[in-house]
Amino acid sequence: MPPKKAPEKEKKSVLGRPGNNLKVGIVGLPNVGKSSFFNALSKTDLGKAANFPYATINPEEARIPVPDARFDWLCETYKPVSKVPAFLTCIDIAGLTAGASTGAGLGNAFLSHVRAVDGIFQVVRAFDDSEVTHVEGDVDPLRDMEIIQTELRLKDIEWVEKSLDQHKKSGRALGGSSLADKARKEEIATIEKIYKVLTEDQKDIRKGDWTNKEIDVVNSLQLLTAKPVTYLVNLSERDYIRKKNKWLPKIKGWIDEHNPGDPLIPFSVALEERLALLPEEERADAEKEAGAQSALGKITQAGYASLDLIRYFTCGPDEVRAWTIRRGTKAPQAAGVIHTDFENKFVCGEIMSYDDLKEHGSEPAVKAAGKLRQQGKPYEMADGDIAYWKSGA
Ligand SMILES: Nc1nc2c(ncn2[C@@H]2O[C@H](COP(=O)(O)OP(=O)(O)OP(=O)(O)O)[C@@H](O)[C@H]2O)c(=O)[nH]1
Ligand SMILES: [Mg+2]
Repeated sequence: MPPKKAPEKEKKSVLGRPGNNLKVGIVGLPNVGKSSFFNALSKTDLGKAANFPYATINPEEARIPVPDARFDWLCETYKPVSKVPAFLTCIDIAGLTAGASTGAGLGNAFLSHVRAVDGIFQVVRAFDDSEVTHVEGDVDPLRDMEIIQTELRLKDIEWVEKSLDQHKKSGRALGGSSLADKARKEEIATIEKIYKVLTEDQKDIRKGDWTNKEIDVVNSLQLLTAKPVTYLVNLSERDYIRKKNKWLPKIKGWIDEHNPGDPLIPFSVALEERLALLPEEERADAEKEAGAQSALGKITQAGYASLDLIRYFTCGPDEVRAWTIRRGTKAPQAAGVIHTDFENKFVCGEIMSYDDLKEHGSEPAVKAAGKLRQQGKPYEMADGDIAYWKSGA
C-alpha cells in the first residue's frame, strides 16, 4: 500500500514525453540478437532475424502483454468474457555502429528511430558464437556499451549545440529586463548546463540533477540520453542456465560507474527463441527441463516500469481490463484513456485498491469496510486501483 500522502510538496517533473502510449525501442550493435529477441517477444517470426548486419531496416512494432499477477487474480475472480492486460509497445530498431552519429552505417536513420521511442532496451552481446559475425571483430560488451553511449551522446551534443546557436542568435537583442527576455536567458542558461553535463561531466542527461523548470527545457529538446535504459545482456543458453558469465560482473561494474541505477537483466535469446516456438502448454515443462525460466516477463515489466507507467483496472462480468497511465495521472485523465467523454464530462470515480479487494474478497465486502471511495478530480491514481467512472450525460 502506498503511504498516506504528506501535504503536497512541489511534485518532481519527469523526463520524457507526457502520454500513456509510450514505446520502448530495442537498441544495440548489429548482430547482438535484437531482432531474434523481438521475435521471441512478439512470438511471431517476422522473418527478420538473419545472420548479416543490418537485417532490420524498418522499425517493427509489437504490443507485448505485461505479466501481472493482480490481473490474473482479477480474471479468476470476475471470470469475465473478455480479458485485456496491459501492453508495452516495443520497437525493433536497426543496429548501430561506431560513427553512426556522423552518418556511418544506417547512421541518422537509426538515430531518428531512437528519437521516436520513449525508453531503450539495450541488448548487449555476451554470447560467443564464431558463426555469428561481430561487427567489431570480437565479443566485448564493455566496448559495445561504450560505443552506444558515445554515439547517443555525440548526437545529443550536436543537437544541443545547434539549439544553443539558434537561441543565442535570436536572443542577441536581449538586453531588456522584460519577463520574456528573462525567461529566454534562463532557457539559454539551462541549455548551457545541459551541454556541460554531456561534455565536461560526460554524463547521460538522465543522470543529471534537474529542477522542474530545467526538465521542461530538457524535454523540449527530446534528447536521446534522457531516455531510460534497461540493459539486457544476451548470454548463451548454457551461461544463462548456470547463471555465470565472465562478462556479467564487469558489465555490472560499468553500469555502476557510468549509469548508476540503470537496471541490468541477463537473459538468453537462444533460450527465449526455443521457448517461443513451443506451444503454450509445453513451455513450463521445457523450462523445468532446462532448469531456467524465460526472462521475457521480467524484461517487459522492467521496460514498463522504466517509463513510469502504472495501471488501473476496470472489472466486471463482461471485461477485466488494465489501462496504462503515467504515474501521477489524475482521475479525469485516467478516465479519459478509456474515452475522452469520460474526461470531459467527468463526475467522479468509485475507486478501491486491488489490495483491499484481495483482502476483503468481494466488492460488497470492500464497500462494507468503507474502502470503496468516491474520488473527485484532484485524485491521483495509484497503481492497481480498480475504478468505476461516473460521467455526466
Ligand atoms: N548463438 C547465438 N546466436 C544468436 C543469438 N541471438 C541471435 N543470434 C544469431 O545472430 C544473428 C543475428 O541476430 P539478429 O537477431 O538478427 O541480430 P540483430 O541484433 O537484430 O542485428 P541487426 O538487425 O543486423 O542489427 C542471427 O543469425 C541469430 O540467429 C544468441 O543468443 N546466440
Ligand atoms: Mg535486427
